[in-house]
Amino acid sequence: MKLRTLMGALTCTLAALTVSATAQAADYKSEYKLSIVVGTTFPWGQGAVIWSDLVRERTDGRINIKIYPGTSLVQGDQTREFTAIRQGVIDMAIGSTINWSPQVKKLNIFSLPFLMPDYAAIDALTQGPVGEALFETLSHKGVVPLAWGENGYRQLSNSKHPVVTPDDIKGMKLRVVGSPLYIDTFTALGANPTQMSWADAQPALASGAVDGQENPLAIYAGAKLYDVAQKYLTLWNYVADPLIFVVNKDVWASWTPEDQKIVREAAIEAGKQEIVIARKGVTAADPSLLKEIESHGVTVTTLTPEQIDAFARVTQPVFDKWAKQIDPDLVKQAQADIAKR
Ligand code: X2X
Repeated sequence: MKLRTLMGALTCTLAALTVSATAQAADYKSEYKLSIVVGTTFPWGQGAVIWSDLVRERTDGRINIKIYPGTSLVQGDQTREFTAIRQGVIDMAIGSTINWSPQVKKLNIFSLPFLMPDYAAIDALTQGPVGEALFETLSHKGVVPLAWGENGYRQLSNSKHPVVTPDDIKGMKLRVVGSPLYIDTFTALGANPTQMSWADAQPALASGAVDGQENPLAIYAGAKLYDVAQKYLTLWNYVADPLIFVVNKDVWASWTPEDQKIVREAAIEAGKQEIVIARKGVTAADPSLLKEIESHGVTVTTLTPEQIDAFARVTQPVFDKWAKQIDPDLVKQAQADIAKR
């Protein structure tokens, strides 16, 4: 009799467990949509592949991520990506700070001209108090920020002639991304900047509707911009755009703490690996990507610190204007962290 009662209780407990496990599985979507701007052959896309593979393996397929390149969930309009994540049209993303700057003003900090002279400076920001403050800001905006990655230093290319001094850029029609800070920077330099999505930029370069653009070398080479007349490249490290791994807040809340931990740790691992991939081949120690670019008949001009200063002087008023809008204290913190890097 006692045994039967015990068995009965056990059966009930098991039934309850089964019900709650089913309810939990029912809350999980069959697929989570992960948005990125470029394809999976680019370092940025590789980060997405690494993250989604790690998550699928470690959750035994409970969290199944599908990658949507080309910001296709917002019809290629990358400056609407952040809003779509908040609204739940996109479940998760690895996004450039530039593309999310229209909605999260403080992310413009990485676009302040000539703030970060080298990789150590980028790391001082993303891995220090500035990075923490930005994650805090993001966490109040409907997303859960998990990790940093990197698109890279944005170098200038054009179809006309080498750019060595600010004068060389005057009157050039340049495609820029959709943060108004870029319009200000290139207007100060006397260029003629025009805002365009990445999807529209490539045909505009091919047709000659614009003379030039700025992007990390991995994007320049991966998209074969030397084949669309971009034969002059200036290395000036004027800004770099980090990437941020995020999940929509409601999607995050629908996962068990165990799965949240898996997704977070996988994002951190993927971010670290992605940064290594993004920095490959573009340093003095390993110039392999630069050599490959040169082999396509591209004239690469590496500016000296003095030549860079000439550009920095012209864009200083833009820096000052935007530092005020971003958060003067955060910019001061960034400058202090860079100084002691
Ligand atoms: O559109 C660009 O230039 C790109 C691909 O670098 C970004 O998404 C910021």
